[in-house]
Amino acid sequence: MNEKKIVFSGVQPTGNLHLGNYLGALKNFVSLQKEMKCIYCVVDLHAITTFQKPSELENNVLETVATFLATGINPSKSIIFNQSAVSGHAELAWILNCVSRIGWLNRMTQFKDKAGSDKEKASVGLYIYPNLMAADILLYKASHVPVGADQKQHLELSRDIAQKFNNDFNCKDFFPLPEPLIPKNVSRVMSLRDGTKKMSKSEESDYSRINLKDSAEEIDKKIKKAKSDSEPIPESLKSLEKKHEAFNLISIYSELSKKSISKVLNEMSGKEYSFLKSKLSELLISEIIPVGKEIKRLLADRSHLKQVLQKGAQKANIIAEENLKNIREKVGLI
Ligand code: AQP
Repeated sequence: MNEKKIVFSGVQPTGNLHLGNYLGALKNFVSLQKEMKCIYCVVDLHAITTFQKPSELENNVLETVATFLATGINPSKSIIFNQSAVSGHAELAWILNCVSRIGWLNRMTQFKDKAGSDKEKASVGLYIYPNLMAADILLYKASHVPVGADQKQHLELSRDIAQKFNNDFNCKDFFPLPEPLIPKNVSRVMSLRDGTKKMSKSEESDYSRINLKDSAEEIDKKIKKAKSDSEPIPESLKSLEKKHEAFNLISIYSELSKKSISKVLNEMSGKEYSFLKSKLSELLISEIIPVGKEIKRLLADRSHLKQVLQKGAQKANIIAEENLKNIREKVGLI
C-alpha cells in the first residue's frame, strides 16, 4: 500500500442511494481499498444545506453506512464515519471560506441547478457547499477523490483553493492538489425518464432511477418503462449522439456486462430496445438485488452501524487534529 496516496470521498445521506451513486462512486470506493488508504464519509453537513427532517436524517445516515458496507467497503481497511462527528471539517471550512473567492463560487453550476430560479431563497450553506467539500478533502490531505462526473467542477475548485492556500501562506506543496478519479464508461448515469438529467435521489419520479433497495419486480418494471427510442438499435455510436435515453441504457448495459459500447452495438444492432431492456434487467437484478438484501439485513442492527461510525470518527479525528494543528499554525491562529 502506498501510504502517501490518500483517498477521500463522501456521500450525502439524502435518501435512497441509486444506480448512479453505485456506478459513479461506490464501486470505485470498493476497488480503491486494495491500493490506497481510504476515508469514506457520510456527509451529513452537506445534506442539511437543503432542509432535512431530523428524524429522517438519522435514518438516512445509517442507511448510507449500511450501503457502504453492503457494497463491500470494509471498516477494518477503510475509515467510515459521519462528517459532523469530526468538528475539524467545519473549522477548516471556515478557514477555506476566507481563501475561496466569491467569483469562483458564482461559477458553480450545481448551485445554479439546485437553487433553481429563486436563488435568493437558497441557504447560504448551499452556496458555500463547495468550500466545505474542499475542507473535507484537504483536512486529510487526500491525493485522490473518486466521484461521478457531476462533481468534477467542485473538485477543480478544491484544487484552486488548495493552490491559493499554499501560495497565500507561503507553504508550497502543503496541501496536495487532489486528483479526481472519475469512472471512464459511466461517469454520469442519467435519469431513466429524461436522458439529459442525471439520475438523482431528489428527482420526484421514482421511475427515473434504480434504487439499490428496489425489488426485482420494481427494477424490471422501471427498465420496461424507461424511455428509449422508436428506431432499432443502431450500428454506430454516432447515431446515438442525440438519443440521450437510448445511449444511457446502452452505457449502463456496457458497464454491467463489461463489454465496450461498440461491442454491445455490434451484438445488438438492428434489434428493438425491448431486447436490450430484458438483458439489462437481468444484469441489474443479479448485481443490485444482493446489495439491497444486505442493506436491509444490516439496517436491522442499528447499534452495529452506529459503532462503525463511532470507531471511524475516532480514527478520522486523529488525522484531522494532527493536520489542523499545522493548518492553524500556517494561518497564524494560536
Ligand atoms: N447520476 C449519477 N451518475 C454518476 N455518479 C453519480 N453520483 C451521484 N449521482 C450520480 C455520485 O455519487 C456520489 C455521491 O453523490 P451524493 O449523493 O453525495 O450527491 P449528489 O451528486 O448530489 O447525488 P444525488 O443523487 O443527485 O443527490 P441529491 O438528489 O440529494 O442531490 C458522488 O461522487 C456523485 O458524483
